[in-house]
Amino acid sequence: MSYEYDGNEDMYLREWWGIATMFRCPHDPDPCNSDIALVGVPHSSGNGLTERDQHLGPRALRDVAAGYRRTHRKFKLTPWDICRINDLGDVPLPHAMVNDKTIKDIEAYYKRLDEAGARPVSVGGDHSITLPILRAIAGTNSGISKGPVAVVHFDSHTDGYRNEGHFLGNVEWAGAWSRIMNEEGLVIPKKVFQIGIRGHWEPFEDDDESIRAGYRIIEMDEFDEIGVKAVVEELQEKIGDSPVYITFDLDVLDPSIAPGVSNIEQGFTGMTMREATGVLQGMRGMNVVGADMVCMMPTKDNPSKITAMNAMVIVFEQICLIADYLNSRK
Ligand SMILES: [Mn+2]
Repeated sequence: MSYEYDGNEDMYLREWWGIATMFRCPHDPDPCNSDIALVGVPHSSGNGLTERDQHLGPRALRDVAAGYRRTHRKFKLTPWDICRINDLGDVPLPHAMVNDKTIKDIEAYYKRLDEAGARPVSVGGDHSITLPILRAIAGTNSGISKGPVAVVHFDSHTDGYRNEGHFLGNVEWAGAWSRIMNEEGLVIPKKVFQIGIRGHWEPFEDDDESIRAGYRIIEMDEFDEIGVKAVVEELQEKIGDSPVYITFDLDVLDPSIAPGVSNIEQGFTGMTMREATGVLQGMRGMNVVGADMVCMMPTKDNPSKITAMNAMVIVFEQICLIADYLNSRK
């Protein structure tokens, strides 16, 4: 019996053979070979608030996503066929337990992607990874965005703490990135949307920086009231042709469908997958310059891996948005 590849790619990619990569994409660490670069960021020490096994997220995603190499039903496209999409592997993190050093390592890694023109779709890791990614691909020095970007931020939390100097030793930690990105001119504040905010969080001043910056906060209560359609219309109208970055904290989802997250927001119903994918699909046509999915805690997932599977679907939607945009520009 021969195990040699027989040229039947369709059958080959459907089977559970070989090393698990994201969506069975080839592993190729050279960003010059990718239009869309899939990257794992196994970083946990940026969030000192609760459990910290978020560095296991990329492996959990690769595990389930190896069997989900799909065609997008609504967009009628197969992203792998119309763009060069590779799994670049993980960002090397030699200072993994020293958050503020790691943030610099992550930025340096993504700068290479920006120079190569590869749009990153990243799997965290905790939410501190979004700031160094934006430093690399957004702002006036960036090659992909060439200026500040719009941001669509799904989360239960606004992540804008003005901690006094540091939080448990970290300055650029998972709860401060949304404030710092504005202080550094990486974003267009009027085009920053924080969607799904909920819970009895404290201190309540967490939202103050977002309000001061002029971000549009759509709390879960308002989201329930106005619905996906109105949210999408507002995003399309206000973001327009601006380059836009998507960051998706899994804790925006209801705990019943995403129990494996680091800062679980219990007691308030969160987003359904229909709502989350509805907003993402409503962003079709936008110039999405990059995206991430963060805060997965595989050690708290249930035996059917429902959190990892829903995370995988979110990442698939992000990939398809970028692939569709790039394809429309060909
Ligand atoms: Mn959160």
